[in-house]
Amino acid sequence: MPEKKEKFYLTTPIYYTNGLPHIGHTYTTVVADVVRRYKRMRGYDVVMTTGTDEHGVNVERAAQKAGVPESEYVAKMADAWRALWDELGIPADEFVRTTDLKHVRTVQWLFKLCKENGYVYKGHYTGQYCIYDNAFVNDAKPGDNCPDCGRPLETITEENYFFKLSSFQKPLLDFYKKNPSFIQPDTRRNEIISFVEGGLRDLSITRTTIRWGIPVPGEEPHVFYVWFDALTAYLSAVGGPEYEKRGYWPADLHLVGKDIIRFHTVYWPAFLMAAMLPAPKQVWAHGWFLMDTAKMSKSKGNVVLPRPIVNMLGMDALRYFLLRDVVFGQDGNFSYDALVTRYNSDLANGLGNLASRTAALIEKNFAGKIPKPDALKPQDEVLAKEAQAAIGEVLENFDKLSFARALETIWTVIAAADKYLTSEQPWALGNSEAEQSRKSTVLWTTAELLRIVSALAFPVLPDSAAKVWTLLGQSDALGKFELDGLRWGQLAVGTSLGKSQTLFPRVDKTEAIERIEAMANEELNPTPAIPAPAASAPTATGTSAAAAAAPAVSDKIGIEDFAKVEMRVGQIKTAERIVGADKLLKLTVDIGTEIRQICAGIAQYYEPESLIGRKVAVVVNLAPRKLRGVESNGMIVAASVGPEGRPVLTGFHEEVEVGARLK
Ligand code: ME8
Repeated sequence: MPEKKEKFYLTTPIYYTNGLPHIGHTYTTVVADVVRRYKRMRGYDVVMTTGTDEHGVNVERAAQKAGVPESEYVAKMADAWRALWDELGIPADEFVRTTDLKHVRTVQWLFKLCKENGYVYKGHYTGQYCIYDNAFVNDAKPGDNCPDCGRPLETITEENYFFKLSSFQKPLLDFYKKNPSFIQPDTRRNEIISFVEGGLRDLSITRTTIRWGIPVPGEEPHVFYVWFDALTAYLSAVGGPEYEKRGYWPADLHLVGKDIIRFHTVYWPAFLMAAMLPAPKQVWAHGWFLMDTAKMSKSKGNVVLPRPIVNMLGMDALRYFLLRDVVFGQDGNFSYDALVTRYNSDLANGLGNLASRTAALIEKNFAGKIPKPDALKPQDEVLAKEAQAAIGEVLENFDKLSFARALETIWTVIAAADKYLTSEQPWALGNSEAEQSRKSTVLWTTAELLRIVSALAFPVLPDSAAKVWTLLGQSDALGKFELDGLRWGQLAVGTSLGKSQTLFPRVDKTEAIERIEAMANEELNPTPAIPAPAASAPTATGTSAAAAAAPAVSDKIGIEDFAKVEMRVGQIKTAERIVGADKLLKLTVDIGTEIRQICAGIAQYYEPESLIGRKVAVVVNLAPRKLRGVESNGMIVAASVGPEGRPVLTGFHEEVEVGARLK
């Protein structure tokens, strides 16, 4: 009988459905996937949960705006989130939606337990309420205006159920003391302890002014409010009331961003204690990815999307960058420049180059079979020792979620192997017996090092590490390889190399960034499908030539869709090149009501001076975005001509007023 595997349960937050995933959400889900793969390689039976948080006023409003029922709106959004995680190769084992029946039942059950144990009571909640938007505005003071519609708020009192959070100050502080690794990293732990020491107020956990929520049984119109509903999803995903049957609760690890640490380390264990259920073992709060030093948000126009990066560089490159560039737990600035630089240096020139060089030399000198090592020289032994030592170090760092350190160790070994090859020069050795034997030793050593490196890197680089593994002729699935058994010296002599594949083709930095940005712009502001002959279709050129391809002219659209695009006559006031972006021009354009800064992908076809004073068509109601770090607030319309999509600016043969609308 095989030994029963120990279970390991980890989660990401349950993401809100009023938007789509950006790089911040992708970060948490990637980390969860890395931990999942790593734990599986350490012999655990792992379940990873992610999902969607689908209730509340924001969803009510978004659905209303879209003109569909809430249930339809959230079903579409949940599908989109799930589909993206699948596409990126980071699907959940359990995808939980807070509208799932199993979740509804779990929330109601948890509430019943808390109530039976005397931790829930009916009271009144007084807050500032917007009667136009039908919503309480948290943190507003009497006399404030609604942050959404700007109209005056009213002080309203409604009946709510309250959770006796105040009873849990001591139990929580005792719990933190007994479980010192419950909150990670330590800085966050200290913050939470001082917060709880400062005293806890009871928490309103139901609402009667919100419609779109889980009903409190027998107490309609009460519905559960935000966190009591959302946090419970972790338990619903693995059995809810029957959690003991599945055996994954308590969770081993909740991965969250620092924005929601308090809910996870104060409210959540308190709810569970009140219901006499086991609390999770650890909550790990990572930092934020910032863009231009601000937290990403769609309204600021500074979100980074995962798909364009993956299309350009591959998912492994994104995973590597997210985990290598920022110390887990700290904030980090996202930059395409740093992403592509790392890709070229660490992946293309580092791992990719070492693997292809080694394979080519074995192919050429040993007919593609792993050669037999002979007498060892000190430098061979030094490298072997370094690789062997890396195994322990990397595992230790993965255990601590110190991903950047783990990767740094792996890449130090790769650099050492590179240096070793360069100084041993196996390609310069001849065919005498002594030289052949030296060649065998050097190439076996390098290949063995690559085998170790690919096993260690697999949790972060699942596609490419598996390719190196196959290249080295290893037939078993790398994801199932047990890291505990990894030792230097296991590479079998005579193994035939697998098919060679390009791992990370080098890219031109400027070109790559422009293409990523163009794809991101297209995803954020899809080119409207304007019916027109394909070859001369007007195309928005606020992007590079890659995005300036003719738009898809598939379905016909109604006039109301066309009317959404606001185009006006603009006059170019200034034009200049952008350093480091050879396709872009930075323009200032008078659109009648204001002067706008707009970037246009026309630098290869128009001299800046030739544009001054020219009147062009401008799409003026696009959300602002950044191109190569420069704000662009609108798009210049141009035809896209020929196979390379040469932009040709629109013009007017009669006098037109600046600001006139194009219809
Ligand atoms: O808070 N950098 O959902 P949410 C790093 N529904 N991580 C980021 C990030 C950034 N810039 N932006 C978002 C909610 N994240 C609730 C959670 S859980 C029971 C309910 C990640 O859609 C990070 O993990 O706002 C953060 O905590 C989470 O997305 C917030 O997702």
